[in-house]
Amino acid sequence: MKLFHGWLSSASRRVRLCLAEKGIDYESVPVDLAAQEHHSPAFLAMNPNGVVPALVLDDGRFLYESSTLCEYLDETFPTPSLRPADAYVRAQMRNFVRWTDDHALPHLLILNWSLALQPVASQWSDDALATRLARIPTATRREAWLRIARKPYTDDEKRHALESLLALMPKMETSLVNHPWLMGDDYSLADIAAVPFVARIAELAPQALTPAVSDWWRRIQDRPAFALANIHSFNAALQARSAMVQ
Ligand SMILES: N[C@@H](CCC(=O)N[C@@H](CS)C(=O)NCC(=O)O)C(=O)O
Repeated sequence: MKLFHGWLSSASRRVRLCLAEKGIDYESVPVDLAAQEHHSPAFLAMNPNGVVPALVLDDGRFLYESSTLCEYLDETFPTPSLRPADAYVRAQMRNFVRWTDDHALPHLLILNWSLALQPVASQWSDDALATRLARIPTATRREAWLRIARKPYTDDEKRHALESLLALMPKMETSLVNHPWLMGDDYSLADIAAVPFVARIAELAPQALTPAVSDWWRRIQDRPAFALANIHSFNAALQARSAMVQ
């Protein structure tokens, strides 16, 4: 299989973690988001939403949406299982993952893009920007790129985004005070879904990590899959990138 992904992308980090937990071999194809490689016709043929990640299966078919990819991988490579055996708990796992998709990712986007993409996008000429925006398949992401290029998110918007992201803490704390993992005694796709967000909160507002979440975060980093998935510090990666450019 081939995974098209971004090293710093939260959705891609999830899928790399899932592949690593299962010990699945795959070809890694990093996508340069700042160069908008994910809006090329070749990428859009794999994922019409124009976002990473996308997975190319061994038979050449494509799959996208990180939560769908993780469930697909868990069904086709059943060991170790990453979905609760009980149907009710499995449904709760899916609702948690959906919550992170709907309520955590849009806020993290504001914070991450302001750091990683704004310095590049703000340099584009009006003509270049118009051409680039025209390639973006969804209105929400077209608006986000326009914001980054021309109307940067304000400090108030960033503060609100961080506060909203932190709503993840009480949600996780409630589960983790009684169990080692979000869905109980077994590590699951819910834990995988939360990792990229907690990794960023640990960098942006480490004091906001609640006690049980801090313990969970240590357990996560101790798992061999964490190192294999290359979930490096976002800040360090950006500094390394700007050192290369200068
Ligand atoms: N719901 C999608 C979200 C994917 C997503 O938003 N990917 C981001 C990186 S985390 C991306 O490709 N951003 C670039 C863009 O929107 O142009 C998933 O879980 O796969």
